[in-house]
Parts: sequence; C-alpha cells; structure tokens
Amino acid sequence: MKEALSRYIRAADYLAAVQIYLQDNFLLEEPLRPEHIKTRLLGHWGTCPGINFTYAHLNRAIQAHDLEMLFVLGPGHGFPAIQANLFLEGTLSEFYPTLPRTKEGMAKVAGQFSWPYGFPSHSNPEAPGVILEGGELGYALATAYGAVLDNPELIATCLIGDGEFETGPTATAWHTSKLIDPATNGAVLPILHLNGYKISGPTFAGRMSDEELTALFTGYGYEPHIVDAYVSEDVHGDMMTALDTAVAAIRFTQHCAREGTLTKPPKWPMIILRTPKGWHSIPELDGKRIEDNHASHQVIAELAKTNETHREALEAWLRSYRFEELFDGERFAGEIESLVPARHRRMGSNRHTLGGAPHYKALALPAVSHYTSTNTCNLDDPICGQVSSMETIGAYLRDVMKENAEARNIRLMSPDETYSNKIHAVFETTTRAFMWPLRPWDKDIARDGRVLEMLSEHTLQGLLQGYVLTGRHGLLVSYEAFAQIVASMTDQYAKFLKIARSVPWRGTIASLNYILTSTGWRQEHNGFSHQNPGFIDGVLQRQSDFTNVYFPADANLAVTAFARMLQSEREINVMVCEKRPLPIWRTTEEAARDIEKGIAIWDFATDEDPHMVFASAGDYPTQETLAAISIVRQEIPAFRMRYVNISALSGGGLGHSEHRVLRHEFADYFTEDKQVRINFHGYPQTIKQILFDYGGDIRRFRVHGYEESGSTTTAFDMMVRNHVDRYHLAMEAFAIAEDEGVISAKEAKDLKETYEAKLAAHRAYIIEHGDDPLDITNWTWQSR
Ligand SMILES: Cc1ncc(C[n+]2csc(CCOP(=O)(O)OP(=O)(O)O)c2C)c(N)n1
Ligand SMILES: [Mg+2]
Repeated sequence: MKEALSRYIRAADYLAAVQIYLQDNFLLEEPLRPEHIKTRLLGHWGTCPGINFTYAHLNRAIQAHDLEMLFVLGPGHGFPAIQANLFLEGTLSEFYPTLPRTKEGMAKVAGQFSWPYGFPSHSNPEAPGVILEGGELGYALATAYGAVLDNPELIATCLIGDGEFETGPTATAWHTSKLIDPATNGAVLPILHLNGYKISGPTFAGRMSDEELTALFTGYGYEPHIVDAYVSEDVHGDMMTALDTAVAAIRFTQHCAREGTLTKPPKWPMIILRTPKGWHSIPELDGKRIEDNHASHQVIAELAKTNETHREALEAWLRSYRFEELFDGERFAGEIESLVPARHRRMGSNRHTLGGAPHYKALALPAVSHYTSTNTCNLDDPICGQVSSMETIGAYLRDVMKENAEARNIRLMSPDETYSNKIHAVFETTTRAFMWPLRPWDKDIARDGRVLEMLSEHTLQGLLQGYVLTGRHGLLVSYEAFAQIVASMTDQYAKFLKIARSVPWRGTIASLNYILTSTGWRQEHNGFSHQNPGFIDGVLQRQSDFTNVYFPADANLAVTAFARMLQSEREINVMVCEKRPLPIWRTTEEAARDIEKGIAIWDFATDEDPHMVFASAGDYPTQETLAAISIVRQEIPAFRMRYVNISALSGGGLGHSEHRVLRHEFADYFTEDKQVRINFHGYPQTIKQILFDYGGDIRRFRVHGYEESGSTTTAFDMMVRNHVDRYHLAMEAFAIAEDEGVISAKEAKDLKETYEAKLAAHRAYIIEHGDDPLDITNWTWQSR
C-alpha cells in the first residue's frame, strides 16, 4: 500500500509540475530544451506536493472505509495538484471527453494550464468537485462545514494552508463544530497543511511547537493528530493511522449521537500535517534554499527557458519522478490505478458538488397571499394599518421551514440577530443549533436547530455558500451596515457563480439570498457606525443578469419579494427592508405585479400629464416621497406629479433582472423631458451610475440618498440631514412648479420660506424634547 501511495504521489507531483512548465515534450521523451518550456511560467508549486500527498491518502481511506467524501482546498493556488488528481482518477476525461486519460489528453491538460483561453491558474468552477473559488484565502473551513449540514453520510475534508490559517475567517470558522449535531449532519475533517511558509516568509503555525498547536486545537474542541514528515520514519504509515483513527472517531461520534447516547460535546478529529513546502523538488538553486522554504511557493527554477543552470535543475527534478515507470501513455501503473476509488466515490465527481437532482430540490412554498395584509391604506384612511416587513418575513420563513421540515433543506444564518431583526417567529418551529453545554434558562437553543447563529458574518457566509452549492437553500440576515464585512466574499462567490452558470454539467442550485435590515435610516439610536448602505454597490456593479436588489416599500412587497428569492435559482439576491411597522401601500395583487417587474407607477399618487416625476426606492425614502407629494398636492393643487416606485434594481439596470427597464421603456416611467427627483435608500451614486446608461438628458434628474451624514439623532432628522425628507423634497417641487409656470416666483419664495421654517422648528423641537414630534411620527397619507 505504501509503495502504491508513493507511486501515486510521484505521478501526481509530476503531472502538477509539467502543467506549470511544459508546452511540449510532456513525457520527457527527449532532453529538455528551451522550446519545450512555456514563455510565461504561471503557477504555484510549493503547496502541490502536500495536496497530492493528502489526496492520495484520502483515496486510500475512501476505499478502506467506503467513504462518501468531498474535498475543499483552501490554498486554491494549488490548482495544478487538483487538476493532476482529476486527470489521474479519470474524472477530468469523464466531464471533458476532449481531455482523454492518454498521452494526448495529458499534453492538452498541461499545455492549456495557465494559458490564455485555457485553464485558469487557481481552483475554479470549471473543475469538477470544486465548490470554492480559489483565490481569496480564508473561506475553506466554513464552506466545508456548510456542505456537511444535513448530509449525515458526507465527510468534507478541508485542507487549510498554514498561511490561510492566519486569516480572520479561518480563525473563527474552527468554532463551527459547536453547531454541528452529529445525529443529523455529516462531518468535516480539517487538515492543517503545515508546510511552514506562505509567500515570502514563515507562518506562525509553522514555528509553533506541537504542544502549542495541540493546546490550541484542543481548546477549540478538536482532537488533533500530528503527522510530521520531518521526523517520521514512516510518514505513510502515520498518515494512514491518522486518517483511520479520524474516520473511526467520526463514525463513533455519529453512531452515539444517532442512537442517543452522546452525553458530551463531541471532540472531532483534525490532522496537523507537517511537510516541507515544495517537497521532493529542488533543494537549492543559485545558492538559495528552495525546498522547505518560502522560495518554493510559486515557480521555482523560474529562468528555465533562458538559463541553463535553471533548466538543468528543472530537468533533473522532473526526471527524478521517473514518470515513464508510472504512465505508459495509456494507463497508469497498476498500484496507482488501485488507489483510484470507484467512480461514485471519487472526490472529483462527488454528486453533492454538482448541484441539480437528487440533492437540489425546489422548496415547497406557502401562498404569499396568506401573509400579505389586506389592511391597505385606502390611502385616505388615517388609521390604515402599519405592518413590519421583517415580522411578516419571519412568519413566512417559519412556515417555509415547517413545510420543508422533512426535506431538511433550508437554513437561516444569523449573526446573533434573529430576535433583533424580528424574524423570531421561526422559533415557533425550530431553534438555534448549539452543541456545547446548555443552561436551563437558555432560550430557543437545541442541538438540531435549523438556525445557525454565530457572531461571525464570515463564517455564516461560508456556511451558506457551502450549503447552497451542495444543492440546498438558505439565507443570511444581517444588519445592513455589517453586511459589508462579507462584501468581498460575495464578490468571490459571484465570480464562481458567473462561470458556474455556463458550465453545462453544473446542475441547478438555489440563489444566494441576503436580507439586510436594521437599515441606516433606523439606526438613529446606534448612530453613525451603524449607518452604511454600501453592500449593495458591489452587487449592483456587476453587469450581470443574475443579481437583484429588492427595495420593498411595505410588508406586502417584502414578503412577495422574499418568496421570489426563495423560488429563484442561481442568482444573488439582496433585500433591503426595515423591521419597524410601516404603512401598507400595495394590495397582494399590486405587490405581485410590482415585484415581477421591479418598477411601477403608483396610481394613487399620480396625476395625468405630470409636470414632474417623483421616484423612490426603499421603505423610508418611499414614505418621505409620498409625504412630500401629499404636501405639494395640498399647497399647489394645480401642480401635477407622477410617482414611480422602484422595488428592484439589478446588475446593470432599473427593475428586476428578468424584466429590466429597457432604453426605449425609460420614458414610460420618467417622461421624455420632465424634471425627476429620485429618493433612494442607498448612496445617490449607486443609482446615478445606473441612470447613466439610459442616456437622454441626465440633467433633469436629481438623486437624493444617504450622503454619509449620520449620528445618534431622531429618525426624521436622519432623513433631514441627508435631504431625503418630505420638506426638502417638497421645496424642490415648489421650485419646479415655479419653473413650470404653475405658481409665481413670489408664491414659490413664500412656500420655500414656510418649509425652511418647518425644518428649523423641527430642529429646535428635537433638541428640546429629544424625539420627533407626533405629527411626523404618526403621519398618514392624505391624497388631497
Ligand atoms: C485573503 C488573501 N490575502 C492574501 C492573498 C495572497 N496570497 C496568495 S498565496 C498566499 C500565501 C498562502 O500561504 P499558505 O496558506 O500557507 O499556502 P501554501 O503554503 O500551502 O501555498 C498569500 C498571502 C490571498 N490569496 N488571499
Ligand atoms: Mg503554507
């Protein structure tokens, strides 16, 4: 067995190395000459031998224990090793018949690696088995945990770089084991790849003693096993023992939990694997230590095409694998083949990583109409109902969880905010997962909760990605300002999704869904630090047809949009809405129409043949806009206005991505030439960049939004400071009414002065009383 492992690793190391260097003479049938070497050497060698060592050993363990395993690679720059294994195990040729497992296929794989219009240099969605974009380090462990949720038979082995180990997201992800109930979930087997170095220096973990590392991981709740290639007399034997022990521990824990005899928090195994970086390559070159040093991180002997010493070193190294003994151009040597698991057990073709049936199942969704409020404002009714969008969503989500309880395929990720964000109705049907000791007074917490609460947005996002990419459904609900913490992760996921959507063998997956609440407009109590609507910017900047940002102005629109998000596939959706009660503006049917298109003219606030257009996106900005229209109607009855509600923006346009407002439709909403005032939930620039593409006379538009003016103040003062309040908007309409000749200059001046005085009075009032006056807080719509 050990000989087989050695030979497998030799073959995989060779296959990884030739991808980085060669454009010809792939089997070294001739002496290595400059023309065989790629002009640009792009790739990372140092991490590859450790990956191959691990992959080979996992293949052995998969067969020995009949494991269903998937592999999450942290250092995705080790992609040559992944590709080598996919080629070797035959997965690559199954998914890509143009890459047969032959000498010709190998030439294509190697020649096309890191080549324009060939293969990328890092792990990517075109590679079978991959569920993590290789690039931005730190997210592997959380992703692996996401994959095993509700997959009781699955083991996700996660290889974590020791440089990656220094990242914040990785540091916090170790705690995720405290959320994993072994009775109903699979297991993650973390392997810390301690090759001692990152790009240009030693890693902290690499210089920590075994005692320090053991204490650290024991404290996290794991049982560490150290495999040390530096001191071991039998590194294969040690790794085999470590894996066998780990698998036995996982199975024992799961067995106890499943038969109800687990009494203590489980101690999951993890492995610390010490190997030299760039293992078995070039010990020294130009008087510099290469192997077992950071110098092996990327391309070694990097001048091989032009410098003879480098070329000789490269050739000697490549020949040291004696690849001709391992592959005859048609088949790998028998021992190597024997290490390749049966097709359905190969990590590269693990079905969970592919999306689609049988692991993906659309959710059973209750009818939205059971949750919408019929207490719509008839809009002249001063007691028209006020409903919380988030409470409505909470009720809907509770019932989605109920209806899909048996399928066990939806999860809520929350950074300690399920209560705060007002969706705690879900606790009528489930709890928060927690495996560590509980106290009698703990509430809504149990081992098998479907809500994952942890104060790490990074870990929650990683969990969600792993869960969704393995065919399930979920959402992350966050304070709006702190969603920014994962903006970069969302960006990486969007890259993965963009490519994955065009890979034919990647099946259907659910959308990645966010709800951003506790928004800046109602963070008047927490203040400036909590006021940041910027997360949506990164999402909207993608020129794509799979990103949507919803701005429901009331609870009926919110629950309609939410149902659509849960129904949608392969999108990234963000909904921004508040948790406090607000008026209901739209009936169930109107809400359905509005959300379908993402933009609508609201008749009750619209006059024929308007002098100007008001538009808004977002709940509080909409309330202020309608209040402004109401004021202007009373002050200048002859002035005609149209109101346009924007309930969705998408990557590259106004409206929902499926029904984006086209250039020729733009005037249907905004007229050809009238003045337009848009009151926006987020930064004004966000909507300005969208308007630019619609062309026309952009000067007739003015956009108001969050101007980075915030503090601890009153709710209405937050609006005033950013000029999105009813009084500022009304004053702009007065000026337009004057320009349109509806009122005289004198009338316009008088009105302006009246409303400036109202603003001054409001300011004086809140300084004296500490809160908004009731006529603002209890405002209701009046049409005339
Ligand atoms: C978040 C992030 N920061 C920085 C980098 C740049 N980077 C690429 S590889 C690397 C070192 C990784 O070291 P390690 O995790 O030990 O990987 P290995 O030694 O296995 O190559 C760094 C810093 C990155 N990819 N991601
Ligand atoms: Mg390292």
